[in-house]
Amino acid sequence: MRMISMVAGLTLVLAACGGDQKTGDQQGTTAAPEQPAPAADAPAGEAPGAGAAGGGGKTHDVNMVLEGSSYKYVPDQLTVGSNDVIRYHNKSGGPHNVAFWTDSIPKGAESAITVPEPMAPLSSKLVVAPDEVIEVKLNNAPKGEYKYYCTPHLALGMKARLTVQ
Ligand SMILES: [Cu+2]
Repeated sequence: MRMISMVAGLTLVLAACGGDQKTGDQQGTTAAPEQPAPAADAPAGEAPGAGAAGGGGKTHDVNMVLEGSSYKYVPDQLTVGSNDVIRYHNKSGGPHNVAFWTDSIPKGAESAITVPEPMAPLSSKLVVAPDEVIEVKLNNAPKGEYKYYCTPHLALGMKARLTVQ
């Protein structure tokens, strides 16, 4: 009688194992479709990291506009980091450019600012086409105030300021 009980018991255990395996497979099959969902979220999470890796700093946008009869940078005061990029967009009233007063910036800052196709030291090219961009790059720029102006519109008061922190 004991032997029969043990055999019966083993059969039950084996049957139980088989059942568990099937359940395990089903769980595996059920879990699989869930995996693509987190994976689909991953690219969105990677985007900020990729941006940071690209420049090492943030990117800021400033518009160059003609509002009524006044030419201006919007915003005309901006706080940025030492390795940030500022993109100046030609929105209206061009041609515009970005020119830093060389005596208005901190000591040693001149070599830390890159302006595209300079016409003079720290004075960028002019942009004429709609939405054309002037990309000013800072590379380990010292903290302080950086005053700049638009060469064609300086007499009309088109000037602004960056604060590097
Ligand atoms: Cu201008």
